[in-house]
Amino acid sequence: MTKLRLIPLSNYTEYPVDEMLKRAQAFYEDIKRRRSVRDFSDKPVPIEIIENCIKAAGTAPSGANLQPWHFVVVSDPEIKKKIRIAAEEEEKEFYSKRAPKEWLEVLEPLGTDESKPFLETAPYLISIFYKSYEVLPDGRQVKQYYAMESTGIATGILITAIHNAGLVSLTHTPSPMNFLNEILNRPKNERPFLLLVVGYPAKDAKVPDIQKKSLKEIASFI
Ligand code: IYR
Repeated sequence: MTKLRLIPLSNYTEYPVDEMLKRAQAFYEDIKRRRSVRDFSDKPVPIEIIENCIKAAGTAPSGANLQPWHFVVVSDPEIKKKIRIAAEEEEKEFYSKRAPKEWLEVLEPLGTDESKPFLETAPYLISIFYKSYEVLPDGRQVKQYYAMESTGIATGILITAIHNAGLVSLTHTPSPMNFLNEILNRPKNERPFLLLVVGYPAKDAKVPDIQKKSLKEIASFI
């Protein structure tokens, strides 16, 4: 076991309250421009941008700091094609058979269907896995805590970092997505969490005319 070692919190910056408010407002103004995009351009994106966004995601808090995530960045056209074929196969089943009527009803405003051309068009697919347990070099298995929650937080930071860099993304969750383990050769302690499609929007990209809930609807202050 590693023992407790404490160091000074040296990187914290305290801003004056008026500046804090300005920063909070400015961040909201910027992040509210983020949209999930389904019309991607094939314009290349330097890999260093993606690397930095993943480094940002890797700073996320996690259960016992175990960092139970793995990100596979796919840019190889052959692998993207395999993923598209497998995802569309699952989606065909979903839209024509598996999805209950109520689910299809709430999806209607998004205009989604089984066709997923963006899985080949976008320059990057980031396949995010969470680890249900870690396997040490000596083969011992270490239980992970709050792996899904932790990976969800890391994914939120990744999405924010991608937006901040000036790119767009789409959280895509073909279900089931076990095919990702096979195609990407990931061990069975890693479970697919979601597929993040990343790139520039197409020139004529359109997004659904949908709204976010107000502060009143999402929060209570007591
Ligand atoms: N996985 C399907 C269906 C779908 C489900 C949810 I929940 C969405 O927010 C969007 C789509 C698809 O990707 O089309």
